[in-house]
Amino acid sequence: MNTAAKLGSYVLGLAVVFGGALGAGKAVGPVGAPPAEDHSAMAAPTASAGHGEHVTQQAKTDTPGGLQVSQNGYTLDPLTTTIKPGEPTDYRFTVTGPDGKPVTDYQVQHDKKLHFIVVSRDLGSFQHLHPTEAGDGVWSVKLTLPSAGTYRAFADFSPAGGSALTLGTDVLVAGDYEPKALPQVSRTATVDGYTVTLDGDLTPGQASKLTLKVTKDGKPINDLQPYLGAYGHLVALRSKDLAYLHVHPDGEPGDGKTKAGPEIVFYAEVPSTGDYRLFLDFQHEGEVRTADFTLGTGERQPAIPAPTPSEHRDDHGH
Ligand SMILES: [Cu+2]
Repeated sequence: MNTAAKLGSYVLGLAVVFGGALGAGKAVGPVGAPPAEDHSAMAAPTASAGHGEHVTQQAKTDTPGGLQVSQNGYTLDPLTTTIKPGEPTDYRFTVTGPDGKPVTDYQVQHDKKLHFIVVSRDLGSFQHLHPTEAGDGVWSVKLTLPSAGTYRAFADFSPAGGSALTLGTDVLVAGDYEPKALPQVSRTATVDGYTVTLDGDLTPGQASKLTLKVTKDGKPINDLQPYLGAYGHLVALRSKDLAYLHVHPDGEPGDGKTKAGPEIVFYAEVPSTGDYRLFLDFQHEGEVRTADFTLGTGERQPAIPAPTPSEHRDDHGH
């Protein structure tokens, strides 16, 4: 699929999701047939100038992915309840459809039927996994969560005949838990000797161009390998509520114009002001690595000053 078609289906997917959410708000029931008002949600971005009603509908239904365990008639249903810190676990779940049965038929997106992202609630740890089908609509993935705490798991998929969805559920790991502060705003990440720099700004409500450049020992990497049908895969999560924003690369391997690095270009649209965590998966010399960033909206400087330790008062003491 070319980029235009991909973008087109992505936009369409969003529109259908919004349309579905609109329908779900009116009546609880099967969401098999698209609600009649689908067209208004789809038209809203361009028709907003003239028609106040459309603006209201758009605002009401513009919910980012990953915040709900059930959306548009589809529900993420974990079958595994206990996870111990540091212990590999066969984590299983189903996605039930509008008919109440586990979904078994999916569309492939980025080389996979389902993408499974697990992050700690404090956004310190990130995993991008690909569960396997264990039969009867059950998904199975070997999951190791490093330490005690609360995690958020996202299932990113597109059911056959439906639109793309990201459902989210919490995963709890028992034990003593020390939440960490959000990593400081930074446009440079290092992983396994690679340095990735980020250029571009996040502007709420607008497709924002982000350019990520991969170097190693000061030399640009020109031979990135395709991973999931692209030279990079970027997941953006909003701090505080972990709204999930799937970001798409500009161009793909083999399209005749996209280079295998050192720069990977993405378009991201964030829904609001705030801080976001960005996780870039890229593959080089046979290994996938993740570079992570914290980026605020609107800031133009490489970094905002970090609070000094003296500013951190213990307001909660008694
Ligand atoms: Cu994936």
